[in-house]
Amino acid sequence: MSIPIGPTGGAGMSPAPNKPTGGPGADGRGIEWASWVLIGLAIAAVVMLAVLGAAGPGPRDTAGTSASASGATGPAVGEGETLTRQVSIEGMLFVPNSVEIPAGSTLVLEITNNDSQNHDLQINGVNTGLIAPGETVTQDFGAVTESVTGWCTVAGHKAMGMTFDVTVTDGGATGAADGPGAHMAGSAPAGSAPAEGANPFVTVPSAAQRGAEHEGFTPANPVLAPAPTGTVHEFDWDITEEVRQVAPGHSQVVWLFDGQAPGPTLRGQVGDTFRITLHNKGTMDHSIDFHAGEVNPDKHMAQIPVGESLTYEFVANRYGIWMYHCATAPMSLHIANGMFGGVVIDPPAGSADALSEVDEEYLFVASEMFLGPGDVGADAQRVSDRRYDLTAFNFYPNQYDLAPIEHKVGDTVRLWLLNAGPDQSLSFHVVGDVFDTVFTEGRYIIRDAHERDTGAQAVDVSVAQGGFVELTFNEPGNYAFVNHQMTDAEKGQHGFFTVTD
Ligand SMILES: [Cu+2]
Repeated sequence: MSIPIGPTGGAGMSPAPNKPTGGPGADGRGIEWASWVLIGLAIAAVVMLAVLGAAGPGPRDTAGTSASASGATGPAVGEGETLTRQVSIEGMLFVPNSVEIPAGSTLVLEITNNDSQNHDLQINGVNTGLIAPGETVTQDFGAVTESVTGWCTVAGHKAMGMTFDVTVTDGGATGAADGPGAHMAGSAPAGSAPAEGANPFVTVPSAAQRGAEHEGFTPANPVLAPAPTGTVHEFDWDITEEVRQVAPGHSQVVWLFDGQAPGPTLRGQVGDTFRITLHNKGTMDHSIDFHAGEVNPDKHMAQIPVGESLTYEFVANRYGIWMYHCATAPMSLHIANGMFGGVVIDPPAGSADALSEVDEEYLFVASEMFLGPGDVGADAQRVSDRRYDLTAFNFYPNQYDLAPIEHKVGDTVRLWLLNAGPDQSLSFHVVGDVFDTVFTEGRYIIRDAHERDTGAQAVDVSVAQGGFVELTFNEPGNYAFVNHQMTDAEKGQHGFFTVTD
């Protein structure tokens, strides 16, 4: 089948994942039944609250005698005085993550960062500045007159739950009751359906716009070059945050290894040493995780603070195609912003698994595209909610529709595949052709399958997996290559081989 790119292509722009239909409550009787249960529960809850209110002590009465699990407590202060509390950062969480304060009092927090990466806390526009791992900062946030929620401003951390609630009381003692801050930080997105609605930041380009010539577009070269000679491969990569066009008419900040998304493709032989020195020239922590490396994560995947460098060295013991990516939380956001790439290690020449002769090799790295404000890039909350706008091979939607890959009848090609995600699967298919050889994740699934009168139509590449397919073009024509998860093909994972006599 083919997927026309154009005004009638029917490319669905609705970003919301499918919702289950049917099931309990989907029919009229189910809804009625559920309504009565809800009303019953509500009445029971009101009765219970009334009983508790009459019999038990109110929150005020417990001040100073019991501490909630979530609220910062300590000596009470009055209006106009200074309330000082200790807070620690444990992973992606402020502990505690709330405080109660009499209206008009001054809030001072002594914040200790027990996490392995930098964080800050901003309340009412007052920011602590970055707090390094192990560091304690005392910050005066000024007088607080209204309840307010603060957060860590490091990219993506708010979406992961790094918020801090300041609840104003009407004076008197600081209560220890569970306030608004008692919610489980970081739990909000889990289990909740993504909200409906269009991207609030960007008008997502239509299929027609993506398929038409547009300014500022340069296709990424998909050709995979042979491995360089030598057994030690050394690289110096800057990590930068730069504005790039990521879709027709839309440029935004992307986060890059060596100025590229995907990052540079490394290639070598089994036993080769790779030594990559990264210089963080961005505005936040970054890091790297090479799946081809079998090394101590604590050392090699350490956070690289702004302005600092880290050398990651590994010996490639195993062949195949391996993902690398930034390993700074939230990884979904760092990957969504472009921090991923591939390492290709060839099967040993002369071995049973040695690569066959082909006319050309290509690499397609699949990923989702999250369009966001130009000066921000992907929006952390939309990434967390999996509300991607578009999809791409090599980080630009539909680029090989605009720049088809040309071949002659009879050519055999090897297509290396890597799925960077952050979340969606790839079912790779070439329209009008059949794979004669498929290798994924450490083994040939089929090889020279025409000899057995069979072949493969699609290869599944889950997130962080990779492999290659081989096929021959037998007739002239336009052969589309797609993610056969159709709506993802319609969002941009689509390109063409143009084959001529
Ligand atoms: Cu990063």
